[in-house]
Amino acid sequence: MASLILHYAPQSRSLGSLVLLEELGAPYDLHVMSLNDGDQRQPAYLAINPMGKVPAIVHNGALITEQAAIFIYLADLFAQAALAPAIDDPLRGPYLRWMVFYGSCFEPAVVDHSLQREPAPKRRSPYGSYDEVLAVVAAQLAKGPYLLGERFSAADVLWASALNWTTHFGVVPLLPAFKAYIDRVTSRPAYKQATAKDAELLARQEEGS
Ligand SMILES: N[C@@H](CCC(=O)N[C@@H](CS)C(=O)NCC(=O)O)C(=O)O
Repeated sequence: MASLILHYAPQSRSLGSLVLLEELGAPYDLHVMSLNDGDQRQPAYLAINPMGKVPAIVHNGALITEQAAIFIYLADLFAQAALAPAIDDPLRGPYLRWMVFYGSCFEPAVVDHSLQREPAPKRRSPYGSYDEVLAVVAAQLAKGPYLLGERFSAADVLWASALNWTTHFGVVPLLPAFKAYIDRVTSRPAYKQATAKDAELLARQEEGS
């Protein structure tokens, strides 16, 4: 058994972490759950991740949750894949910026918007406004081809996965800059392998239910 376990559920945010592990060529074990069956709320999983959420990884006994943390951690751990700018690389700061922007601005903005919550005044909102968040991301991607310009990084795996599902569900508009970016990243072999594995795991769960 590998010392790295990805706690996973098909058709969830955990797909991005699976894509990243494939991109990194990392050895891992999958613990597969069904969100529909509520596996994530069972005591056995809550003992691992008390939030009952996926993705989560356990590496050498340490729990890491939150996609941005998982991505930063894994890309540094498997540094030979060169998906994380090193600490002394001028792109390290922008790389961390986009990783953390995802969790602290994009996710809450999209969730608030999709639930039609009354927007907070800009000055009191941690992300300003939904429109501003999308505009900032679209402007960065329009420069392309990746978030860090010519350099493909783990941040692109996170963002392309997120833009893929959020545009698919219509909670984010499929702007031309988003579409070109999603196509670019999802056409990579790792993305295809991970989505094929996700579909296979889902089919297995559906057969068994
Ligand atoms: N803040 C978390 C969000 C993870 C999340 O919301 N995961 C969803 C799957 S898409 C989940 O586990 N939902 C199951 C539940 O809450 O019961 C992250 O960035 O990793």
